[in-house]
Order: sequence, then C-alpha cells, then structure tokens
Amino acid sequence: GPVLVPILGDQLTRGLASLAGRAKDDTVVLLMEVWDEATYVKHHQQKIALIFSAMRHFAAELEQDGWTVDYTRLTDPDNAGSFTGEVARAVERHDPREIDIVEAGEWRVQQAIEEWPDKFVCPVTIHPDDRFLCSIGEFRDWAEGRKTLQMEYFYREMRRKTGILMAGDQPEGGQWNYDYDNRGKPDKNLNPPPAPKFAPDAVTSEVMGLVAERFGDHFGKLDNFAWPVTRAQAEQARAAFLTERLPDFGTYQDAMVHGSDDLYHSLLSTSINLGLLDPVETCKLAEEEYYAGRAPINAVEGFIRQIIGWREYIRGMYWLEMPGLREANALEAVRPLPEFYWTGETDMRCMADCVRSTRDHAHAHHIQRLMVLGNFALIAGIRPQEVEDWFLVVYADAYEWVELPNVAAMALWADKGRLATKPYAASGNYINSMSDYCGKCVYSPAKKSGDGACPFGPLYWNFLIRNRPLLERNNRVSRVYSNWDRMDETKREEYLASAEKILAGLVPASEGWARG
Ligand code: FAD
Ligand code: DLZ
Ligand code: SF4
Repeated sequence: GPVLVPILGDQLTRGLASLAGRAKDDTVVLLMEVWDEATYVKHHQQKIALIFSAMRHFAAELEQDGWTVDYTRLTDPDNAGSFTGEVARAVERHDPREIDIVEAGEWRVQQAIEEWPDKFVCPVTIHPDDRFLCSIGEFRDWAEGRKTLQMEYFYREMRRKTGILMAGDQPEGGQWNYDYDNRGKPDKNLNPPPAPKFAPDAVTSEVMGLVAERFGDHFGKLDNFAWPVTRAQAEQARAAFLTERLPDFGTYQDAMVHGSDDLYHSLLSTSINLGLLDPVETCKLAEEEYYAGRAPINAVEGFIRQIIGWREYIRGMYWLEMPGLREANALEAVRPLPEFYWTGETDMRCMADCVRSTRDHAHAHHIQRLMVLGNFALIAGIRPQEVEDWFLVVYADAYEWVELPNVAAMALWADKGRLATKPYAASGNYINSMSDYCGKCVYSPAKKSGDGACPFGPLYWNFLIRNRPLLERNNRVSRVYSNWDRMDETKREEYLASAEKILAGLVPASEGWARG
C-alpha cells in the first residue's frame, strides 16, 4: 500500500517534514476533524471555525497540487471522534505500508501518537517538527546545567544561529535588545492603520454554520470572523503589517487603548501557529524592512525577539517542563475563577475591555493578556488550572504548547520562577501609566483603599504579603517589602481589609464554560 501521512490541524504547511521528498502517487494525506479535539476544552467558536476552515482550504490546495487527500469531516457518520480512531479507520481503508507523521505540538496528542507503533501493524515514523528553529533536544541541551533559563540568553543563540540582525558576530546596532525604547504610552498621536480583515468565503461560511449548530454553546462571538484562513491571506496580512504597522510596533508594544484591540501588533500568531506562515521567513522579511530604512531597529528587533526569542523559548520550556507544568501551583493559589472572565460584567474598565475584545475577536494583545487578565488572576490568587483552561478556550491562537508556559509560568509564576525571574504582579498604577483605561473607570488608582479604590492596589499588596516568605528572598522583589514595612500601620490594615472585601465579593464562574 501507500504511505499514510496524517496531518494535524496546526500542521498546515506545504513543506512539512512528513511530506518533503515524498512521491505524490505513493502517498495518502489524511486530515481529520474530530470531536475530541474540538471539545477537550470548549474552544471559542471562532477558534474552531478558523481551524476547520484552514484545514479544508489546505486539503483543497494539496489536492490541486496533485496529492491524494483523505479528509474526514466532523459530521461523517462513521467518524471515530479521535485522532487514533480516525487513523485506525484510514489504515483499514488504505492498507498503508507505513505511517509518517510530524510530532504533535501538544503533549496530550504526542502521548497518543507514541502509542501508534504498538497499535498498528505497519511501521510508524515520527518526524521532528522542523518548523521550529530550535528542536526539543537542542533546547534541552541549552537548558541543561544552567542555573537560570532566561529567555534573553537563549534569544542571542537564536540570533547567532540565524544570522538575523547580526553584523558579523555582533548584534546589529551594537545592542541585543532595544526594549528600553519600547515603553511608549498611549498618546493622541496614536492612529494605527487597521489590520486587514478577511470576510468569510464559502468554505468558512459552511464551517461557521457547523460551529453554530454543534458548538453554539461555546464562549465567544462567531459572526465577526475575520481571520486569514489560507497561506495567501496570511501573506497579505503579513505584508500589510510590515509596511503599515511594523515601524511603530516597538514604541507602542506595551500600550493599551480602550476599544482598540490590536494597535500596532501583527495579529499573525494564528497564522504562524497553524503553519500558514513560516516564523523565520517572517523575521527575515521584518529584517529587510530595517535594512531598507523603512522601520527602526527598536521595532524590528522587538518583533523578531517575540518570534525567534519568546516563541521558540516558550515551546522549549513547554517540552522541558511537561507534564508537571499542568499541575504546577508554587503559590498555592486556590480561589475559583471569577465569572466576569466569561461575561465581562465587571466595573473594572480595563478588565471589561479585555474580555470584550476576547469574546468578540478571540484575541487580546500581549499586555492585555499579561498585565490585566493574567495579573488580576495572579494577585487575586486564582487556581492556575482554572486560569489555564480559560486562556486555552478563549484565544484563536491558543494551543497548549504556547498557552501553558505563558499562563502558568509567565503570568502566574506557578513554576516558582523557572521562566520569569519575578512575578509580573502590578497595581493599577502600571495599568494607568500604559493605558487610557483608568480615566473613565468608576475606580481610581490614586485612591488606595476603601470605596472607589482601584482593586488592583489592595490585591497587589495582599498578594505580596500573602507570599512574603517565598518572594522576599528574591532580590528583584525585596525592595517593595521595605516600602511596605515603612508604611504606617493603619494604611497597611486598610489595604488588607480592602483586599479581603474585594476577594469575598468575587463571584465564582458557573460550571460548564470551559469543559463540557
Ligand atoms: P505580536 O505582538 O505582533 O507579536 C508577534 C509574534 O510573536 C506573535 O504573532 C507570536 O507568534 C510571537 N509571540 C509574541 N509573544 C509571544 C509569547 N509570549 N509566546 C509565544 N509567542 C509569542 N500566544 C499564542 O500564540 N497563543 C497563546 O495561547 C498565548 N497565550 C498567552 C497567554 C498569556 C497569559 C500571555 C501573557 C501571552 C500569551 N501569548 C500567546 C503570547 C502573545 O500574547 C500572543 O502571541 C500575541 O498577543 C499574539 O498577537 P500578535 O500576533 O498580534 O502578536
Ligand atoms: C484545536 C483543534 C480543534 C478544535 N479541532 C481539531 C480537529 O478537529 N482536527 C485536528 O487535526 N486538529 C484540531 N485542533 C488542533 C489540534 O488540537 C492540534 O493539531 C493539536 O493540538 C496538535 O498537538
Ligand atoms: Fe482597571 Fe483600576 Fe484602572 Fe479601573 S482604575 S481601569 S480597575 S486599573
């Protein structure tokens, strides 16, 4: 028989390692829409629509290219509901002499694939995913024996490896990192050109019908779907970003503006994660903008660092820390997730805006995820596993390999600082300085406790005091404890009393939002 090449929903890349060098007349490509993947958490409706539409478009492109494609739809009456079950059915249909697959992005799926050699009579080859610059083994080697695993050092290795923004063996411009220039506050000059929107075509519309029918009870709005679903659309989105928004990407990377959901961000994470865009190629195109004098170094370096730095590092950390990372809870946080993460019904204007963007577009930008949604969960002491489920459900770009390290380790410090040197805990002062949220909020960061005080303030101090034994030893945090100790007694008591009141007022989310 032929070689059977199963391709998972986030492996939509023409040059995938399992297809490279393969004869078309000797191969059956298998794509599977399966119930298990669509429901292991109750993904945002746009996320399911995006993945199914991109899979169907990709299958059609492969066929046009001369490949034989076997595609199981979710509604096929015999659909087995799982990857393993669908591969088993395909083995019966095609009697393959071999199965060739690229390793899965997610641990859960990889565990299942690793059982295939015992399940199927034909040999199974599992290829490394060479769409990442750094393989899992290479990352392990880098991490081994290091006391600290800071992203910055890993990133420099990736710069050297690719030669991107390198002048010989020195970083272009003399510095590795220009973050110091990337703290621009939102001001009146902010006028970002809107990112291109892609109206649903016939394929996407059909899939949206399916999602509405089968997954209509899942979180999120479906009808303003505008994601790129093909490589051509993703390239168009990328080109528009590089010419229109990249030059200001750096400066306003950390800014937040009410009602403005992407500012100068690229919105390319969904396309990169699905495999529609190559990460290194994307960085090289950004680098060209710098050498052509069309974008400044702080913007280009900042963008490239997110991709060959953070994205690769996060993926390496995932495979280094799994399966334990899923259970990690260094700060012993046990409070249930508040209902407003799902409904957006809260007086906190920052939080309400971030949940609105998340619900309407299955997207929020990095600082919204980290410093509003993540920060609140951190300082309120929400159980990491509930926060992780939320982040995995709500974003169109969320796969566990990238979501989990960002949430558990970066935002919640559940790994006790293996990834982030100190917790990203902040009071309303930070949000106030980086956004226009606070001016029209019913709360005020200037008011420190009692009625009308921004909840982030008391919760911030409460968090620090609750975790003092663990955090005080960290010399990047210890300074704030001296501030606390110098504060007068009544003020300290007011902070802690306010915090208790705020925490007691949090309404836990009802069951059934994240899991069926
Ligand atoms: P840009 O700001 O334009 O950045 C460019 C690219 O860099 C992104 O497209 C992405 O591929 C990459 N990137 C940037 N930051 C990170 C990061 N921290 N980790 C990995 N890649 C990064 N990203 C996901 O892709 N999926 C997730 O599920 C996810 N969950 C997150 C949860 C939390 C709590 C936090 C703090 C961050 C999370 N991120 C996640 C990272 C980041 O917020 C998104 O990649 C980014 O907002 C996507 O929008 P963009 O394409 O406009 O990004
Ligand atoms: C997220 C997702 C969803 C919702 N549905 C499918 C699907 O039906 N078929 C599929 O191949 N992939 C799906 N995915 C993405 C997978 O979960 C993703 O391929 C794995 O996470 C990779 O480890
Ligand atoms: Fe958010 Fe506090 Fe600012 Fe209100 S005052 S928007 S709650 S940071």
